[in-house]
Amino acid sequence: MASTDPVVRILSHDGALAPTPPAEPYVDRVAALDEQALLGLLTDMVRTRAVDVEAANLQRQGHLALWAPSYGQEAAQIGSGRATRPQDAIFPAYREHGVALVRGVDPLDLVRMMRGLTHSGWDPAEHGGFRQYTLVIGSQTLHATGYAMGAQFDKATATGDPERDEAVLVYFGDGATAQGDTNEALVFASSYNTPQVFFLQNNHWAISVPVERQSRTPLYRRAAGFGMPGVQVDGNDVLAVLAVTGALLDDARAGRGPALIEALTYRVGAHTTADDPTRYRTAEELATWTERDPILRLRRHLEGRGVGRELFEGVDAEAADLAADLRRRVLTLQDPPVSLMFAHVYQEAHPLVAAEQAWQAEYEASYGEQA
Ligand SMILES: Cc1ncc(C[n+]2csc(CCOP(=O)(O)OP(=O)(O)O)c2C)c(N)n1
Ligand SMILES: [Mg+2]
Repeated sequence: MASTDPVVRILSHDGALAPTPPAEPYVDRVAALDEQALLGLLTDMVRTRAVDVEAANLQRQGHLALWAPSYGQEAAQIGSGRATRPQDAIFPAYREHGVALVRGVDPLDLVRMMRGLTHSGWDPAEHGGFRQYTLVIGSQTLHATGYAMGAQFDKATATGDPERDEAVLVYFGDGATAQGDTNEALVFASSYNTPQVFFLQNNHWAISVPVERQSRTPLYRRAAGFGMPGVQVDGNDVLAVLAVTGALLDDARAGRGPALIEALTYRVGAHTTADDPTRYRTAEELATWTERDPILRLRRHLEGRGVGRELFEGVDAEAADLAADLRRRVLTLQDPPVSLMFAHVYQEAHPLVAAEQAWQAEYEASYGEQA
């Protein structure tokens, strides 16, 4: 886990403002943030955690099929999500609950999908360009690169107007770097100089496979082989993530091409609620990373700036309300009619789907006749 690589870090583990030398080009981007803005970032992270913990509890109580916890990755997600502009398109994997929340996705929509009630969850056009989750590892990197190429063809980027120019941000994990799709996406992005940032959350595990098995070299260094900048950032430092992602998204918007960010973080929870991480990792490793909790780090920083306890209590109370509201609403969810599964197979009516739907309706009705 120890690394000699030049990580961009602005807040030290104890919350002190202590930029590492590689942070120098980025630190100005966050130097002017006032307490209000920092509390905003803290609020986003605390809300994300509250929703995440509540959703995992709901799964344990049988209210949803599966949940992939984001616990521990809040700084990586909030820092990068808050670095985007409204016109940007965001392609998540399946754990980016923090990014979803900052782009206006209702947590109930995340849960509804994981309960199996919807096929995809939300309309990206109505949720700040935040696209659907994908469980197919790495596939979203290709979708993102294709979309970024489209933005170039549409002349929606690199016009010189940062208020209008689009960039694309795509999330993937350390395990996804071993997937063909991800490598193809990086090749195409580089070849076509797409307006795109590849945001790799290295949470150190791909289910039970450690990152050391995925790569013999630190992952950010792979960017050089594709011909793009690669930056390794402390993914538990929300200020460093915000600054680096903002800078590289600006480069992408201005036509300076794609880049790769490796955010070093840790998946504190299970891979999903179907996984038991005690089978493959040690309590010591977990303890090391819980010490580096991203929320605690920003909170310590704010305490150092004299922010009082009552403000933190307010943040915690608001997040607890959000989680309680989620629980209340989940308990009222109804199953959709079975007929809905035939509704979105094709855009237009299809005779085979119509026949299957008719069969299903007849089958269901046969129960009624017996009763
Ligand atoms: C194409 C494909 N292969 C395998 C899987 C099974 N699978 C689900 S999650 C996962 C590990 C992904 O690890 P990583 O990319 O590090 O993301 P993380 O879950 O740590 O966020 C695998 C192999 C899958 N969903 N899709
Ligand atoms: Mg991983």
